[in-house]
Amino acid sequence: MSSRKTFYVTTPIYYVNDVPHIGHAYATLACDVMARFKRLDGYDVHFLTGTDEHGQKVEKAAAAAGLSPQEFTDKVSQSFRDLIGVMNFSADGFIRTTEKRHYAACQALWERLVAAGDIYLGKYAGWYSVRDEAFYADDETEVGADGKRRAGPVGNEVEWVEEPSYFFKLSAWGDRLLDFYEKNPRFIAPESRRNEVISFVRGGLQDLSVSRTSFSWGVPVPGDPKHIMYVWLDALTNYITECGYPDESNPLWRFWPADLHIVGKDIIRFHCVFWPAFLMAAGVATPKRVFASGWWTTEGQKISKSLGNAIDPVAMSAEVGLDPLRYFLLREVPFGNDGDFQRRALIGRLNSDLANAYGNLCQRVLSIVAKNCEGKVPPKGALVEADTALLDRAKGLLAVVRAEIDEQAFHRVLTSIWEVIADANRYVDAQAPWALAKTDPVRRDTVLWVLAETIRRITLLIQPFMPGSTAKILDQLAVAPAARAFAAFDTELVSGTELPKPQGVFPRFVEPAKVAS
Ligand code: ME8
Repeated sequence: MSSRKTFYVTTPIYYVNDVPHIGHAYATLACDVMARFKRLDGYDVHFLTGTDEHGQKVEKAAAAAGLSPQEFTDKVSQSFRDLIGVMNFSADGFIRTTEKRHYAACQALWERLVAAGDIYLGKYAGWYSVRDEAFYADDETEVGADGKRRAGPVGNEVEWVEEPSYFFKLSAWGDRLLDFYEKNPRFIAPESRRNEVISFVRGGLQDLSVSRTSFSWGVPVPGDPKHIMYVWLDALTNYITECGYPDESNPLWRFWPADLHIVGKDIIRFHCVFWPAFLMAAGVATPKRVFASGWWTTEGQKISKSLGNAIDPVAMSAEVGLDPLRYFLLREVPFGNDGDFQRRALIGRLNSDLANAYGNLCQRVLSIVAKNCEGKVPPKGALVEADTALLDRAKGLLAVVRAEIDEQAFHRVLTSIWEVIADANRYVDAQAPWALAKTDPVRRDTVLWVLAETIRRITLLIQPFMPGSTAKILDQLAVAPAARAFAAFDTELVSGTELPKPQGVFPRFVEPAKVAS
């Protein structure tokens, strides 16, 4: 077994009531960048995603599609699995809550909660939102002008439910949760979400209904199979199922507790209140951090099935290129904030940040090297102040980016890197290596070496965001695969190394002309 530091990152597991859209790809993308960064930084990484297949919402969607829940979930789950390939996600595991191993983990956790005295049988009478798969207290609901009662983060409709139910004694966990948040200030991010959770818990917690009897698509409660487990107890357990729970001798158990659960802002209560309470009650270690991402709208509108405005990540990446799409999603909006997906902004960034700034820097430098330096890494002569200033900026980036990654500040990572790209472009203009060709070829070579070396460093750091494009650029600099990890960040390009013929990596995107109809 490895003695390296472990890093376990998870996505929300996606309901299979619908095919994936850009909002789903977003959380997984953020996890992918975390996983790739940590792997390059020498960690032993496990990156988990998957599908949440039980519950009333999925049962209803299956019925509407005229399929059995199992047939339906097999089909839709596959579309989430396919998205991994489309988006170049480096997931290590894919979990489905309909797997046997997951039933075993849920039932083992349930038994631990019963043994701890935290579960009792009663009767639920209250509001339930099928869309949110969540119970709401009376004062959390509101009757709208249309006479419909709604609740929750996005105001989904609720219905009255009365049925026998097992309860988890959540009311007894309030003080211990508040104490836990205080001792673990990094547990919930961003800060605004932390405040939201703390004030919810301070407001007093009610016992939580954790089983349902009015439908059957779920994990049976041990010893009382008329009941199936509440879908959120079942779903949250996925994170430990993957590690082998309850078998702590499973090699993957080394990854628990998770370092990071990335979730949407709508499901923070489940992850930051229910989940640590279940785990503490069962005597299992709690995850280290939950980061809540914001929501995307498209061109100012909520993404909705009825509006038919969901951006399909498959079609979008086929049109503009996968890496530009990955870059845009993490650069455009500070992670944690809501964002609006605008085509104009995407094309703007693609052309300015990628084609003009980064792509052009690589293309200019590599083509001058190919023409003037026999296609080899040029000789490095004596460095002047302008050279060391640029090299030092690039060298300093690793520490900056490491700290920003640990805060999931992806937009800041990219801004920091792109500032150095702008410096490098200014340096090219100021040093004008094409003019030096006639007057001072030795100096020209040094300038080109400094630039190639700067491109190597920034490209190493961009790898987690745009793995395909950066691999091509590193190939063009003849950086060996083993030298692409951050352990090699402080090495240097070796003068005289043969370079392959350069090729542009980020073409400009030109909107297709509209055909008059
Ligand atoms: O909540 N923009 O599943 P889900 C950004 N199964 N993120 C969005 C989004 C948008 N427009 N729409 C949805 C569930 N999401 C549960 C999770 S975890 C143990 C169980 C995000 O398929 C949403 O915020 O409804 C959530 O984090 C994720 O997609 C899955 O949503």
